[in-house]
Amino acid sequence: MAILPIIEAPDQSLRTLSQPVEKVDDDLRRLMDNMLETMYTAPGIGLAAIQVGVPKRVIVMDLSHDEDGPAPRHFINPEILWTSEDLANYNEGCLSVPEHYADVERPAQCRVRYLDYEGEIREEEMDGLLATCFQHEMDHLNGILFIDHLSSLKRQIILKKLRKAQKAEATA
Ligand code: GNR
Ligand code: NI
Repeated sequence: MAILPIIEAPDQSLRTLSQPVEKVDDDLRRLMDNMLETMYTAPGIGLAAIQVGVPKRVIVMDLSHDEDGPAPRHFINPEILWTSEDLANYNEGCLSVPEHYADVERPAQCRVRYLDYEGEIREEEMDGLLATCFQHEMDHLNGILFIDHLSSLKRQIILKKLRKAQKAEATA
């Protein structure tokens, strides 16, 4: 397995529209294994392939608590079939927007369809953090970041701080 570099905003590659996977094969499973290792190391609770520079519609996630052991989840070619009218607020972060957090309002529940690690089609109803994280990751596949849900002013402030931090890093 391998830890992959995570792309950070404002890198424009994060704006890519990721493309559907044609075949769930060992190469794709290797990518998902590496994404999970990268996510666990970061650490984060979800990761979209585009965050490691791969423009495929692939998401990995693990929302387990440490005590229960790992519970890796894989979502290939995910679709949102339905979202609830009731909304939920969550203080979101993103590995591609390091050290910035903001409340984002999204549908509280959703029904989704995807292919799993074996390439089997699955449908599932989600709520709570799972629904929030899934929608955050779905956004990545469409080139959208959580900061796009904030006011333009808040977004610009965060992007400016990210650029400044990256400049400091480059000269350190
Ligand atoms: O690690 C992450 N935490 C998180 C918290 C609230 C809502 C969404 C997330 S996803 C994020 C990892 C990430 O950037 N995934 O794309
Ligand atoms: Ni993210």
